[in-house]
Amino acid sequence: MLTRAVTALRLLSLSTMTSHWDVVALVSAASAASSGDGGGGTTSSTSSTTSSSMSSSRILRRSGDYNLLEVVPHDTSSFTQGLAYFDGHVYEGTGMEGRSYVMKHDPTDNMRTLHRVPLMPSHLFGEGISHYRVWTTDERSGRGHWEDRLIQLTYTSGVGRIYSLPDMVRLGEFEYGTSTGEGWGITYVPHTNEFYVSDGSEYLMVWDADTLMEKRRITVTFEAVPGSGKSSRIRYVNELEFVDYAIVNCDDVDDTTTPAVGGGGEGTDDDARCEDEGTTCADESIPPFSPSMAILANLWYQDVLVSINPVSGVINKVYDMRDIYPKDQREEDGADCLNGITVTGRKRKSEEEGLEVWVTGKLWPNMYRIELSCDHI
Ligand SMILES: [Ca+2]
Repeated sequence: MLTRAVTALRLLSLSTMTSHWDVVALVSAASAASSGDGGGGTTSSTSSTTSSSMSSSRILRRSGDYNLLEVVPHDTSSFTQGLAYFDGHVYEGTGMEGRSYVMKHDPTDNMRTLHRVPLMPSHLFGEGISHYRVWTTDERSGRGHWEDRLIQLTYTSGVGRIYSLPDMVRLGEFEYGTSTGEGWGITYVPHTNEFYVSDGSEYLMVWDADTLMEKRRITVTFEAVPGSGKSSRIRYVNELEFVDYAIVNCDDVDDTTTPAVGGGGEGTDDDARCEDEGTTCADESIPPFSPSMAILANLWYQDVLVSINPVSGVINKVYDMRDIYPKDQREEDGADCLNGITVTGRKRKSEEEGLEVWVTGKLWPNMYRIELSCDHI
């Protein structure tokens, strides 16, 4: 049974325009202040245009913020808007009019494309995608089972598409609204059966996965100098990926600044944000999130991944990605910005364990398999 298409016009007023803060600059400053490191903290860079397929246990290069495990080709005509992972395959959603697709790639075969479905009609501009699951009851037998789906947003049209998985047959469409009217990134949070949606603003919209109606929204903020009490709103949050760091079993994962809260918590910064217009606050119906759960995101035109508290919106970790495909090399190649994250749910087992993540960018010649180890988290 297909989730019913829902029309939702939920344009809350945005009375306060906020400034755009460069997280890389802020992190560099904070890092330099605390450790003397200029913020990159990386070892020598590899050639980012050389594709190679390596064994899963080897580290190609160690970085201060991640380990590089594998480099595979990526179609340089793909204007990547989102990555998702399901049942051993990497799914990719691309943008631009007439060039928007959802694709299925095989990461065990140099990311060979197995299937490609155009976004129709062709004037639509594809945006983020996410895998999710719905519980479906067979009307005749009365038995229930899970069905896997892929959801796709569009840039300015306010419509989305739903596909079956793994065969990517289009099942339906839906309409939606956001704070800007645009759709950017989307990720599914099974813990609460919700989608988190970005729209280029500092807000993340939280949708009920069954109705696709907005339930609340959170404001993404960053405190460049921890403990300073000075937070900035962060705009241009783009591709999203729900992650539970608990998979890597880091002993000190609870030592992050992620508050263990559900529905906003008591006496936290969330209370202060409750008074901000456009921000929905304490909702006792939200199941408590584990401190290890987060929304990974990349920021438009910044070479970072950020880890966002799914309740408070606070960025509690920034991964510096400037060396994975350096900007000067990208400009030479005609490639665009970093955009595309998916967590596979697997962890590399070797001398250490790490959370496996695929990342790429718009028109990039490569995709990168990296890991976030306990040292990075
Ligand atoms: Ca993703």
